[in-house]
Amino acid sequence: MMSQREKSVSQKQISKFLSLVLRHEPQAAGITLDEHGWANIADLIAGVSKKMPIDRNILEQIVAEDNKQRYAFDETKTKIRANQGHSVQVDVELQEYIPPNPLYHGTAVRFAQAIEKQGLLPQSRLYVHLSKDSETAKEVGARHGKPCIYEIDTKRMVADGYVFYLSANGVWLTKCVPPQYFINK
Ligand code: HQG
Repeated sequence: MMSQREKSVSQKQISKFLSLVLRHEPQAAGITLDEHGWANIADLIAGVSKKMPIDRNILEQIVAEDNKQRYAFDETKTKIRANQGHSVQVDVELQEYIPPNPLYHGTAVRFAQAIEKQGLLPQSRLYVHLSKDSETAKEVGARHGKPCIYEIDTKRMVADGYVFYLSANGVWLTKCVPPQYFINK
């Protein structure tokens, strides 16, 4: 019998690999994504199971228990996709919304100089990721090093024509944030 801890560690590893496959490198599981980012579940399970223990039940459990609700099934439950975070060019049919003001972006102190000059750029992803609370932003920033948080004047961005999207799992996305929209910088 696997202990709860062993079970959750390996589920975490499978989940990380799913993120890689569904956001960045579908070829790592020998699959393709359609234009809306969907992967066929049978193909995904067949591909991933060459590297890790996965079946339909494990996949359903990972999707249900994911702490950030990273994945979604389609209505027929034959397809799965990541809700956001992609670097591959897919259209996950993001909903456009007027965002709360302000929004926050967490990053690492070592990126601050470049960010204050160039603004926030999506780098390898399709969008800049923003959150509505500074705590979440701090956690996101801490993934990269000593965290530093930017507060963004979304009201002025909207007035200037910038478009914002809210992913199915609650992440705010926009193409870029020029430095003039940082508050208190
Ligand atoms: C930084 C996680 C230099 C940017 C999180 C960030 C998030 C610049 C890094 C999601 C820059 C890119 C995304 C510039 C931006 N010069 N650095 N001009 N503009 N940067 O991982 O936002 O767990 O691609 O600040 O929760 O950290 O994967 O983006 O530090 O929602 O589901 O370049 O990933 O979700 O890093 O994280 P990332 P992110 P998951």
